[in-house]
Amino acid sequence: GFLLNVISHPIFQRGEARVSFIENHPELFQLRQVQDRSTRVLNYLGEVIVNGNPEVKKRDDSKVFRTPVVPAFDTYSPYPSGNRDRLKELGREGFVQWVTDQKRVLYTDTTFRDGHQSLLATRVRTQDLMKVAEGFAKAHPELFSMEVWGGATFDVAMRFLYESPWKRLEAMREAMPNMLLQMLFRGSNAVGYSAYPDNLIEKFVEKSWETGIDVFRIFDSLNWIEAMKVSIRAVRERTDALCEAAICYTGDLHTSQKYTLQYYLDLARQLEDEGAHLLCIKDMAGLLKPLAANTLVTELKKAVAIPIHLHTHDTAGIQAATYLNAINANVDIVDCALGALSGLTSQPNFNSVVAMMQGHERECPINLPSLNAYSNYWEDVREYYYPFESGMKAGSAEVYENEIPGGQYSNLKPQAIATGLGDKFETLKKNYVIANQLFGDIVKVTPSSKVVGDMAIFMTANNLTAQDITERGESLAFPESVKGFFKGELGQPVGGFPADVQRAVLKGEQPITGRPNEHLKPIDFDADYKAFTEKYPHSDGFVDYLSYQMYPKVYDEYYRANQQYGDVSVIPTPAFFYGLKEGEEILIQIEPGKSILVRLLFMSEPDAFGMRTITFELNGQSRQVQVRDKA
Ligand code: 3PY
Ligand code: ZN
Repeated sequence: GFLLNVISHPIFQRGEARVSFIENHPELFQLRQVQDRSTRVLNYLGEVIVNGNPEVKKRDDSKVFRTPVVPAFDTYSPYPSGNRDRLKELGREGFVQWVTDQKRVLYTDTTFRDGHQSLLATRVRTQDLMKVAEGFAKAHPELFSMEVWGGATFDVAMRFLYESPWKRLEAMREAMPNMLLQMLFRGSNAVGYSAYPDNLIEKFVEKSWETGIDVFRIFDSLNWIEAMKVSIRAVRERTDALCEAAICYTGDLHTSQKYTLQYYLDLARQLEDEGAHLLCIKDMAGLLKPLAANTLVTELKKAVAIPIHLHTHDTAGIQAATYLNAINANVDIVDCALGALSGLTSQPNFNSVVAMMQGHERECPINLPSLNAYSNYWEDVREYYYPFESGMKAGSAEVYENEIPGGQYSNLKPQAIATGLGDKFETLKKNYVIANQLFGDIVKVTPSSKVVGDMAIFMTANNLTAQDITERGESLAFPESVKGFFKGELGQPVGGFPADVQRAVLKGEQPITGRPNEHLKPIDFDADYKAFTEKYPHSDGFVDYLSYQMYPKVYDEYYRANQQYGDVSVIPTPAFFYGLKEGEEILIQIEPGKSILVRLLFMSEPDAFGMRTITFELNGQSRQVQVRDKA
């Protein structure tokens, strides 16, 4: 193609081409880029058609997808003013004062982040989110915020979807300029699973804000405030964003000896003193029962002056009652997910909560028919992701025993299956409880919840009891994450580590007691970024460097997939996961204003070398790609 462009160019044909000809005519490269992109897309599709998407373990070929209907919106109408406009107008202090003074309950929509993280293992692709982003922002400007980033979305985007999380955020920023965009930030673990140098945390906060984040929800997986200070300060001092600090709720405050009302009130006051603009009650496993919510919110309202934002998961099925009690106790903001991505391990149903509040003195009127239309869109889109469903069919009061966070639950089952423990899921859940007790009853949320999960898998796989751990733990080789936890790499748990288990796990190694980040050398950004650009010359620059810092191996694979297949985020979701059937045709917008029409004509049998030839029709012309059949 490229050569053809060159020899058919008039200058070349007139015999006037010099060495600099190609350099001076970048349009030749643009043409080549478009052709390159189509070829790479065909290579990707060919790979999925022959070998399947590695993420899809069981493909159901009888599935027929409905076409999701995007609720109508007017691209040319201006955006109605939303809370982002209000924040810009009033400034942070003024905005917080507004939240406090106005009486309506406010909503955060978590559909774009925690909703799909908790129901579909975070697999929802940028494309399916972006189709409704603009329309939703225009139809629902009264929302407090949209949670769109952070948590597991960052890792999963690169690892499994070969997408750039930064490009996703950039696109959302552009499509929802009136809305506050919120992210979940794991304090000293940023969007990863371990501690990072302080100056990396600061840079990450800064770049996230520059790219589009307005509200940072910051938590520590052990509720250890020491570990949250750097990020709280970074948000306050390096950005104009709102800093929402979270207390993670665990156990039952009416019965727990360790996690009592007083414990939460003390934490909340400390976070307010640190400069948080908002306080979050982060009930990551959905353990905050309605009566406890009444007590907690009532008392927190007396203890702190900043607005309170309640987050929960509907795992047990009764969290709408928790919200009603919290709202009656004057909670300021609650988190909900759109109907079709709500309930079970996700957030309570936004649509139904809006209906619940009709006629209430704190009602915030929301256009319910419109919310329902968006929910219908998600109901159809959700079908695309059927391999990632957790299999949970109804709410379960078992969560009060096992305390498994909603975001972890949808991952634990595939993890169990991957480690050959698919039929021992009940035992695994029981061991999760035992592991937590062995660890001294800790706060469980990423990454501490992952350590408890790893320990439970280890115990299940090796048929170990609690007694085995305490009595012959010295002779056992524990998972790396468990060793790291007892070394203090995630920080210090409430009440310290149980000495006997710590001794058995560490086998003489000395734990650290300070902040793990203190032991990490600050990054020399100039030198290190230069080395990165040399290793990855086609990266998206500094933001990609930050991705690489968080997840070096994942980034490396993402980068290589990108080099091989180009930007796969443009491929429609059914084709991305399941390839094409013979005769099936799809339209792919490979860049703004440039689409290709791809039809699968046929696939040959493998030749003597195991290679199959896939014949496509691309914009009406026949194109072939060769793919090795790995079967
Ligand atoms: C995450 O850190 O990913 C969470 O959702 C914690 O609840
Ligand atoms: Zn959550």
